[in-house]
Formats: sequence, structure tokens, C-alpha cells
Amino acid sequence: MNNIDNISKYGVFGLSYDKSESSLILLSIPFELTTTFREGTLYAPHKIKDASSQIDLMNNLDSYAWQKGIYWDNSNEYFFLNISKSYRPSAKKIIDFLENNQLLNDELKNEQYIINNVCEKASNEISKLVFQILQNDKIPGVIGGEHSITYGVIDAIQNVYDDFCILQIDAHHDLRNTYLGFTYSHASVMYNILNKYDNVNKIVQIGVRDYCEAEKNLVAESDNIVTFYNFDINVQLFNGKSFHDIAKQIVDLLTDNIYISFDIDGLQPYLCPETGTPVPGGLSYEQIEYLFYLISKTNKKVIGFDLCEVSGLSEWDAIVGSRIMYLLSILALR
Ligand SMILES: [Mn+2]
Repeated sequence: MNNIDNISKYGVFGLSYDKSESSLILLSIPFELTTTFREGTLYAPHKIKDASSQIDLMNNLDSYAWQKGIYWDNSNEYFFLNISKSYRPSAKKIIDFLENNQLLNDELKNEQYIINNVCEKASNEISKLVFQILQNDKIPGVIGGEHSITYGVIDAIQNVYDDFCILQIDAHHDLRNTYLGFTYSHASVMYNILNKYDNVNKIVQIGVRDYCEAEKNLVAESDNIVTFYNFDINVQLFNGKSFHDIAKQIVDLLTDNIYISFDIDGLQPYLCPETGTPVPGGLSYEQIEYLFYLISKTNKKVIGFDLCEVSGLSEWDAIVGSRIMYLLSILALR
């Protein structure tokens, strides 16, 4: 393959593969409706793609995996931008009301009902788009948007794969049974997945450091969720254990087919200062790179991934997001 032909400043990572010759399809999903603290992830896909052209292709995981072709598919952006912009003011009004502990009146209850339907519609659309990618024997990488988008992705994945695990990098469990009355909230995404899809054999969460009692109890009682709390990782590190040993424990728990759900707030806040719900602490870029490096040395397959909650309002957040997107891409393509 003459790789010089595939270098272009216009494509994602400066590549110019077309859709049919690409093994990995990066699907742009600018969707934001239920974010509760700070908004801005709606603009992330565009910003991340722009920043990706600055990335040099040599990499510690695999310097040539990109030659299998990576394509940026933004052909459905308008649908998600449109519903996000149309319904966000109403969602925001409801969130503000509830956070001030006021009960919703009938009118607001009705608006919330409508928003839950819109979220369901968005999930169905995401599922349809991801399913098409899988049907063409390509790998889906979904770029959000808020974390609720993972629900639609998993809906498609479980139609194709009988048995897979989810590796979730996140400051939060996302295991709330609805959040502020939103069934498809970013804070409930893993709860919804766990309850609906039997094909998910395990959820391995790392970096979690902000959670409620119900979530903690759910993890303790569940056979399907293993959480590496940020504090527990640090207790081991501070007592002399190597990060290699910890990362090895994580990798050993993963089953043969791995889906990675990457919420950028799992990282240290200096890497994602403008994300929706930043939390002090978190994983370093180097730890993630090393964890992915260990995964790349196994025969385990990354069958798809998403990257969520990156702020589209900050250039630095988008730069880090694009680097994470590259690591995820080559890990899936290797
Ligand atoms: Mn999350």
C-alpha cells in the first residue's frame, strides 16, 4: 500500500481513506440533552476531529495499525445537533427545577416525558447506525456527546456479539436508576445496560471516585460489575505495588471481546478541565497508555468503543480527546 496516498490534512488523523476501504468507522454523535452540571460536549466531535490532524502516527502501541483505514463519518450529525438544540432548553429547565428541590408541575412532567422519548429516539438512531457499521464487518468507534450515547451503541453490539465485556473508564459508576427523572441520563447509562442486555458478561470500571450509596451497594451485590475505585488503586500504589501489577489485574479480568466506554472525566482534571462533571484525582494519560499497551499484547479483541463527555468548548480538552481517540483506534485496529 502506498501510504503517502492516504495522507491528507482533511481526514481524521490527517488520513484520507474513504469509507469502503476503512476498517474503523469513527461515528460523530453530537448529542447532549441530560448533562446536569456544565454543558459543551455537543461541540466535541467537531473539535476533536480538527485536533486529530496534529497527531503524528508513530505510536507505542502500534505504529502501523492506522493503515487498515480510519474514516470519520459525520453524515448523521445534523439529526443529533438538531434534537439536542431543540430540546436542551426544556431539559435544562427541568434539571434546574429539580436541583432546587422543587417538584415538577404537570406541564414540566409532560416535558420530561417528551424528553425521555427523544432520548429513546436518539438511542434507536445510534443503534441503527452502529449496526450498519457492524454489518459491513467494520469496527465502530463512537465519538460523543454525553455518556448516554453508549446505550444505543451497546444495543447494536449485543445484536452481533453473544458475549462481551465492557471496560469503562470513568470518574462515576453511571449506575443510577434514573437520574432527576431522566430514564436515559448520562448518570444511568451502565444501570440501563446491565438491566437490559444479558450478552454483557461483565463491566469493569476504573477510575471511579464520585458515587452514591445505592451505586456502591449495587456494585457490592453484583456478580457482573468489578470496580477499581480510584482510591483503591492509589492505596495499592502508595503501598509499593506497581501500576503494572494493577493494570495486569484489570486486563486479566477482561474477556475475549472487549467494548471500551471512555468517559474523559476518568482522567485527571488537568487533562479534561472543561468536562461536564470534573472530579479531582483520576487516572493519568500514562496509566491509560500503559493499560492499553498491556491489552494490545493479548489476543483479546476490542470490538468497539466510545469516547464521551469531552468538552467542545476548550481546545486543550479536544487535543487530549483526540489523543485518546487515536489510542482507542489503534487498539481496536491492531
Ligand atoms: Mn460517565
